[in-house]
Formats: sequence, C-alpha cells, structure tokens
Amino acid sequence: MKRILTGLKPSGELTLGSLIGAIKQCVSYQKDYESIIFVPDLHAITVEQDPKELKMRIKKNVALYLACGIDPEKNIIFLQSENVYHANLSWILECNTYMGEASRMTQFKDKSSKKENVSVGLFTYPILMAADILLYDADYVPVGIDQKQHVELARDIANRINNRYGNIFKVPEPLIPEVGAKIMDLQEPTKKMSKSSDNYKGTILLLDSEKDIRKKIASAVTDSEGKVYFDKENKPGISNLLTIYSCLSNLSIEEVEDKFKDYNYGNLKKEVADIVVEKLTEIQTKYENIINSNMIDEVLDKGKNLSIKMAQAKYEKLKEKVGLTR
Ligand code: ATP
Ligand code: LTN
Repeated sequence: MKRILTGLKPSGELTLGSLIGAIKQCVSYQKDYESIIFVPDLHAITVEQDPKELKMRIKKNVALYLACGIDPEKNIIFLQSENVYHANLSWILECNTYMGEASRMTQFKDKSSKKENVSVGLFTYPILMAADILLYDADYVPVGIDQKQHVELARDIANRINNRYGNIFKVPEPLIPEVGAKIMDLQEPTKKMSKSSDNYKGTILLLDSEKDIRKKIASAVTDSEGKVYFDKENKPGISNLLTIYSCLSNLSIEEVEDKFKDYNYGNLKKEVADIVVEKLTEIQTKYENIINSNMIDEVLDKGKNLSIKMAQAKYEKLKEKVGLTR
C-alpha cells in the first residue's frame, strides 16, 4: 500500500488554508493509503515561540487533526520532538546538502527578508522536513503549493543519498490539490493566507467564532467590476472566494462560477460565509469534545511508539552505510 505523510507546524493557529491545502487531502486519502500525520514542533521553534503557548498549540493541532476527520485508527499521529530520529537524520542529510541548493529556498528568502535576527534553523528547516519525509518512505506528501519546493529538495537529497550509499530512501512526490493549493489572504488576495500573518482580518482560523468568520468574509477585498467569475490574475479576491466555496462544497470551479454568475458581491460573500461557518462549526463541535479528553495523549503515545520503530530502522540502516559505526 502506498504511504502519505504530512505535518502542520504549531507556530500559530491552523487556518482555513491549512485545512484546504493539507488536512482535507489527508482525510480523503486515508482510506486508500497508509497515512502518517505528525506535529512538526521542531519546525515551529525556527522562529521564537512562547513555551506555554507552544505546548498548548501542540495539543490544539492534534485535536484539530482529529476534529477535521483524521481517523486515529487509520493514521499514525505523533509529535516530532518525541522521536529523536528526525533531528538525527537531519544532521546526516545536512552533510549531504549543498549551500547552493539550500540557499535557493524561496520561503527562507521571503521569511528572512522580513526579520532581523534570523535563526540558522530557519535556513536548515527544509532539510529537517526532508528527514521527516524520508524516514518513513513516504510515497506522497499532501501539501499546499508553498511547500512544493521543499518536497523537491527532499527528492534531490534522497536521490543523492541513494547514489552515494545504495538504495536507502523512497523518492517522494508532492500531492498538491488541483483547486485550493493556495488559499489567499482575504485582505491581500495576492498573498497566501497564513497563520503567521500580521493582518488578523485576512486569515480565517479554524477556531474563529461565527461572528468573526462572517465579519472577515464580509470585508474581503474584491474589485469594482461587480461581476462574479473566476479570473485569478484580474479578480484575485473574487477568485479566492470562489475557490474557498469550491473546496468546501466539493463542486468544481466551473459549477461554482455557474451557481453564482448572477449574484452581486454581497450575496456571494454571504453564501461563502454560510458554507465556511457550517464546516467550521462542525469541526469546532468535535474539537470541544476532544481537547479536554484523554484521546490526545492516547493517540500521541501510540503514534510515538510506532513512529520510533519505523524511524529507527531507517536511521540505523543509513548510519551503517555512511560508516557511522564501530
Ligand atoms: P506560516 O505561514 O506561518 O509559515 P503555514 O500556514 O504556511 O505557516 P502550516 O500550517 O505548517 O504553515 O502549513 C501546513 C500545510 O498547509 C502546508 O502543507 C501548507 O502548504 C498548507 N497551507 C498553509 N497555508 C495554506 C494556504 N493558504 N493555502 C493552501 N495551503 C496552505
Ligand atoms: N514545512 C511544513 C511543515 C512540515 C511538513 C513536514 C509538511 C514539516 N515537516 C513534512 C510535510 C511533510 C510547513 O511549514 N507547512
């Protein structure tokens, strides 16, 4: 059976973008694939985190995975920092990655240009991500388009190690949704909706209240044409709303365009808000039952043991080949 693997870092509250770009894909593939979804907490500390908040967000992430429909019977769910092989493998991979290729990562360039004290971890982060993927022989990595370059780096590193040391790693492929690979910020629809955005009004959080969701969608930036149709270049705001509706209703963009062709922007926003509220309320109801239950610990304990077994076997195999042995 093919294997999928992904993770959503607990560096902020998960957003509608995280749901559509990554979690939703995992939910639909979990019946046909062996599935691994973890919490990349080591990735979160590439930028400064408040320890108490980080701890809380780790729990929230797991509760949200489950509330969004990730089935603990079908998935291995674990916390990255509880499995030492991720950081260990990352070191060996770092020693097999060139400065040139790591320096090409556009997310690093983007994020580091906006900050003063940038950690070395933020620079090497895609290599840790490669370790996350390669430890488990993942065939597919469900992610939004922003992560495609990182999965490609993981492929390059896997091929290099396989050439140098013999066949060790499966070469993974990104799994990017056809629609919804990049949900845009509601206030700046040419920018990705992001959990670390400073603009609170542009991002819908999975745990936002109905009132906030409706307010944010009602004030989404559109254009002055007044006609509803999909045109990413010239109508990024309206196209983003159509994309959100399409992903949550499972209708194609064409079907959604047709449904809304005679609507004005106000009415379109109202229906988009209705479907977002409906889906997120469902998730939030489940979340409330999970967040204070034992389920999170149970799931993470089971996942920890399973993931360590799998990762250890892969790590030891490479270590031996590299000559890190007596
Ligand atoms: P940040 O913006 O703070 O770096 P992020 O929201 O991109 O964080 P994660 O939550 O870790 O980061 O992303 C988890 C997954 O969700 C990744 O696969 C990412 O590609 C996807 N994702 C995040 N935002 C969006 C979005 N706006 N549209 C589609 N997919 C997204
Ligand atoms: N880098 C990703 C999170 C992440 C991930 C992974 C995704 C860490 N390790 C392995 C897929 C597979 C992000 O920032 N969204």
